[in-house]
Amino acid sequence: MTSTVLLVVLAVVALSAVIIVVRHRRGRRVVSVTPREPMPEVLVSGSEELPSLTTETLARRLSSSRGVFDRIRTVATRGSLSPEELELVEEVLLRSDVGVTLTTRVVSELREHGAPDGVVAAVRDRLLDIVAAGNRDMGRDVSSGRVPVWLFVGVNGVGKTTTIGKVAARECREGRTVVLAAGDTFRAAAADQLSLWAERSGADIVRGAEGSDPGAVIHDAIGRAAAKGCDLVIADTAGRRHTSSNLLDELSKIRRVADREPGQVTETILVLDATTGQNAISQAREFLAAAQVTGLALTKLDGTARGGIVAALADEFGLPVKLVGVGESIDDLRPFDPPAFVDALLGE
Ligand SMILES: Nc1nc2c(ncn2[C@@H]2O[C@H](COP(=O)(O)OP(=O)(O)OP(=O)(O)O)[C@@H](O)[C@H]2O)c(=O)[nH]1
Ligand SMILES: [Mg+2]
Repeated sequence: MTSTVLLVVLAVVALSAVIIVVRHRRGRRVVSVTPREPMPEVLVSGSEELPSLTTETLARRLSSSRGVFDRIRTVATRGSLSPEELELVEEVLLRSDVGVTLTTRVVSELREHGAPDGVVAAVRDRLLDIVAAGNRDMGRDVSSGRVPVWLFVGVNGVGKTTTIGKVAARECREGRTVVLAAGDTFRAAAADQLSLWAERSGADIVRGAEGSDPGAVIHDAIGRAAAKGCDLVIADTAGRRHTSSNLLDELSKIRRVADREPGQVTETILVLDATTGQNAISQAREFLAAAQVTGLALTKLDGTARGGIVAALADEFGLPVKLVGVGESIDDLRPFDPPAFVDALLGE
């Protein structure tokens, strides 16, 4: 009896030992493999030409908006809509983040003109008109002898530094010489992070000490670019200060400094996290006033984004989306494709 128990105990111990060894080996194997980059499952391209987001991939990204829009597909009416149908469209638009102003306008147009081709087509046309407006090219034109400066602004954590890294890589790949300005002097790690992106992208970088004047760092970067005949300065800025009014005052000052000869600010890109929702509107309003924003970078469209906010921003401020971020890696930058975006949003 005792020997049977002993045998069972020994068997259990032996089995546990085998499991531990196997797990350990597996663990070692995993460690020895280079960790996979957190790339989105699609959009990985080996070609030089960056593909724009396809409708299919975007549709997956904008899944939460699609769920909302699915409800207007139940309105089969062609022609004039009943008050209940108009109410449904209103509710759907509001919930999809396109904002009150745009919703009110679309609904009153539907009330007045009806939807001869169906409600989805009417909403699609309206949204497309709005998000396709404006120039989506990054500005490069400067007076003679000046260096174009692209400023990236936005609240902390939205993806400014990452987007700068991706843009720098794209510019360098296209044969331009780029100087990065580490204008986020709020914490030393910010300049370290940008230095890493400079290394990855092949851009030059100018950085200052933690707590130093960001305007001075950007001014130095412009000086270096002018002296070396570089094509472009891309400036990072802090997403936080001790109070937000400090941050916005500082941005106004940075913009003035960057726009002084030999620099010329040709783009001020407001970076927005696409998952933010309506809060992006108030962020945009504040930054627009402080830094004369010229366009938007929409990041984290690889997450569960509610894309209706793009239409709200385009409608309210006339701001074109110039850059789209779909992941954390260097190649995860896409041009904004309005028809694909609206189709994805509506789940078409
Ligand atoms: N999934 C995903 N993550 C992103 C994207 N862009 C940035 N991130 C991640 O978002 C986090 C914040 O990005 P940063 O570039 O440091 O943001 P920031 O605006 O510079 O932040 P502060 O410097 O703190 O103001 C990082 O973990 C990035 O890897 C994107 O398009 N998709
Ligand atoms: Mg940053």
